[in-house]
Amino acid sequence: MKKTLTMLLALLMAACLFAVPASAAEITLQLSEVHADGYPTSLADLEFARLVKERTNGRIEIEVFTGGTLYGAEPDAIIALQNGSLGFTRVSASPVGNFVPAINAIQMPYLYKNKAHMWAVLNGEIGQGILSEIEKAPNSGLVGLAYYDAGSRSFYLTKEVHTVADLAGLKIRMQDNKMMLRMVELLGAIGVSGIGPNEVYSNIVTKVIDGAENNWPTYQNMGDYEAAKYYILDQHTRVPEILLASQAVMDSLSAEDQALIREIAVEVQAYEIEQWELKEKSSEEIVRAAGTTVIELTDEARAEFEEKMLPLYDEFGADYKDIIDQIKALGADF
Ligand code: BDP
Repeated sequence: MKKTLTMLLALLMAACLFAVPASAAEITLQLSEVHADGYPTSLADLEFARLVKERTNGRIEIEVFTGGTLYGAEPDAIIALQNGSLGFTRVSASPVGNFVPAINAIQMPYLYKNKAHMWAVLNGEIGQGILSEIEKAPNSGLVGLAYYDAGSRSFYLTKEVHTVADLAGLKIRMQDNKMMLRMVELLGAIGVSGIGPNEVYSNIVTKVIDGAENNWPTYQNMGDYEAAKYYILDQHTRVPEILLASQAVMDSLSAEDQALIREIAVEVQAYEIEQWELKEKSSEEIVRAAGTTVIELTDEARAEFEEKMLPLYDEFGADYKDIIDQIKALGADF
């Protein structure tokens, strides 16, 4: 009797499993991320998806694709947003600058005194104004939802570098942004674009490039520190991450859902920053313990890096001069 009951129960459960569709979501959207699972932005993407699902009672499901499995090159993910074939992508602000030039105003070299200065700008009137420029820019097809942290970027090379002169002729992978490419040109090096962040390591190993530039977590997480063993702490930029949505996909949602998505993306910022701080510390520890040569620049050498990059302010920042001046002025409080 007991056996029959157990069998009946098992049959009932199996029937239930078949009756309920795998996903009860009415709307399923995709999110593309270049970083691996566990990286701060990947964790933030998952948190974003979790909260959207929870607060729509499962109506909207966001599938997160990490590791660049959907789009390995951030510009491709941005184009997919524009044509509405992708819902969301978490990218660096850098490639967004090619689509919406106003974004360059918040990622000029040596713009911020420190992290607190950057956050005051990004979460204040200036940063929020620039974020909304993403959707206002003619035919951008993009919506900027929120900024996340990505620390500061420094060069890493297969060769010891202490001064600008040491960079002469080196081939350095840069993000897909004209201003960033011009930056290395001004330093006397050769900028190489069109290489996704997941391809930097192999391009160093095969000597296509002599190095790249990035923050501690990407340098460590992508394994690049094992190929380019000199990390030059010049900290030339603070380029935030941005969670972008497709304008076409947002337009297909109700006003309430759009508002909810915007709200959740902003809410997740604090979580990402928390995860970022942990990862930044642990990545630096891993890199240093691995015997990487971390080169601190002398004040004089650092000043030269800054001076060489100055023309970028005229070449890429002229239209945003007022904003950039305001950002610099705010630095006095930090
Ligand atoms: C990392 C960003 C990632 C960029 C990558 C890059 O998190 O979004 O794609 O840099 O250099 O810091 O391309």
